[in-house]
Amino acid sequence: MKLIGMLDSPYVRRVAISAKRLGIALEHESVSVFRTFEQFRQINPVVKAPTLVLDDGQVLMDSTLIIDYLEALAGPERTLMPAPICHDALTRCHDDLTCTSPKRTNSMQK
Ligand SMILES: N[C@@H](CCC(=O)N[C@@H](CS)C(=O)NCC(=O)O)C(=O)O
Repeated sequence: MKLIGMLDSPYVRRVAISAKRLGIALEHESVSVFRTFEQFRQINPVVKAPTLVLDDGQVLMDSTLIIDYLEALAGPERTLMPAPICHDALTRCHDDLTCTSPKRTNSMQK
């Protein structure tokens, strides 16, 4: 797989760093959406960095989507995402703070 884009872009960097942390080797090609627009357009007609070219020629773009793809390839044991317990705790906290059901409102008024 080949990562296309300049490493001075935070979006390209976050993909490169995530891939490294996930143990996925990516080739990297420094092609600029500004300075080498035509070369970029040949790879991805939408001209968005980062672009990930898969081994079968498919093209992915958007750093979040690319990282999701890399996460799926790496598997749950290598994930960089927070543990589910953290996610659950944050969700419960959020729900508690935003819950406006009458029951909740009454109990809060006591
Ligand atoms: N939401 C996108 C943002 C990517 C982005 O804005 N990339 C810039 C380079 S840093 C780009 O491709 N600019 C050219 C354009 O939008 O036409 C992501 O996370 O990948």
